Amino acid sequence: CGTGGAQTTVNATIRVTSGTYDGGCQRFNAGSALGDGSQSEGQQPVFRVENGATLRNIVIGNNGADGIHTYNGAVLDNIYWMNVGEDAMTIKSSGTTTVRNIEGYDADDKFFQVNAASTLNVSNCIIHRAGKALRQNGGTTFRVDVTFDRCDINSMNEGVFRTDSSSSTARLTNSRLRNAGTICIGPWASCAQSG
Ligand code: DGU
Ligand code: CA
Ligand code: CA
Ligand code: CA
Repeated sequence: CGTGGAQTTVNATIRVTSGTYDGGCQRFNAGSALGDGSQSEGQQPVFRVENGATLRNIVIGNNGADGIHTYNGAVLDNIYWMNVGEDAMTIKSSGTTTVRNIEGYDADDKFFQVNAASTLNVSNCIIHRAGKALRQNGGTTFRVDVTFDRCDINSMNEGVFRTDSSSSTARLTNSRLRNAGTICIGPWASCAQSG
């Protein structure tokens, strides 16, 4: 998707509960009802994807609000964040979330936020400018298993993966890092880059 597609303002979170929601590369801008894309917590997501449903071909425009939330697993394919809001994507409940073919810019703090025991598999990702690419919710000790494959991560203020849990794992393969800070922050059970 380029950024030149038709634009639409989202004033209530779009909920994807089954099957596939294909945005056709439209640009979805959060309306002020969802938040302002700042670092204030409590903003609403533009999309909420549940129960293994698929969200694809989406551009999230200049107000990213709280991005995309997933519940009980989801698939996100071909998503472009022009300007990440409070964060880009949050895992809100357990399951496997698969993210592929994504690009995003300007997360002031976190890009991926993980708030439940879960598996996150990311491939073909490009992340430009963030505090960190991924944060397991501060102070939580449940297990999260993360893989990033074929990613290009540049300009992180702090680093790539951060957890407070000694049962979580992260693996980065076949990827390029530039000015990405510390790869593994916190007491990961395992965390490594290879390939
Ligand atoms: O600790 O849970 O930043 O999901 C306070 C909150 C905070 C979350 C998180 C998120 O960590 O709101 O955006
Ligand atoms: Ca937050
Ligand atoms: Ca931003
Ligand atoms: Ca958030």
